[in-house]
Amino acid sequence: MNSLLQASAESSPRSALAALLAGVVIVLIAACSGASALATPVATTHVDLPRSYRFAPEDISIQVGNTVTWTNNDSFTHSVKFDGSDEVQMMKPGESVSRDFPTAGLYSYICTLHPNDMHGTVLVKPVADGETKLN
Ligand SMILES: [Cu+2]
Repeated sequence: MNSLLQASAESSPRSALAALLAGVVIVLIAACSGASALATPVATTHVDLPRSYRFAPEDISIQVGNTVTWTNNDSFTHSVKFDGSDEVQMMKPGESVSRDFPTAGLYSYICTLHPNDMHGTVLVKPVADGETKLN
């Protein structure tokens, strides 16, 4: 009886610590794996295409009425094509393309030449009262 009490008194703080550490590890894993999916879009109307094969930043946020410009600073030809649209805007190295966003929503796009590597989103937010437009 006495030894049983001793054993449980000893193991209890250790198991509590082990449970706490396990919890911390789980939280860290969740934070790391979710980081890219939960990344906050960058407030900008300019998307760069640096070397190589990517849109930077991939996820942007703008306001209704803004125009977004993509500039190809890579040494390969790329394009911008939005989901649900047939229009493909091609960009040779050094060229830019633009698109107006008159309606709020989340718009996804790809480069039709490299759809696995190159994709991005434009979050178009309504302009709140008293807020000034970006451009
Ligand atoms: Cu491309």
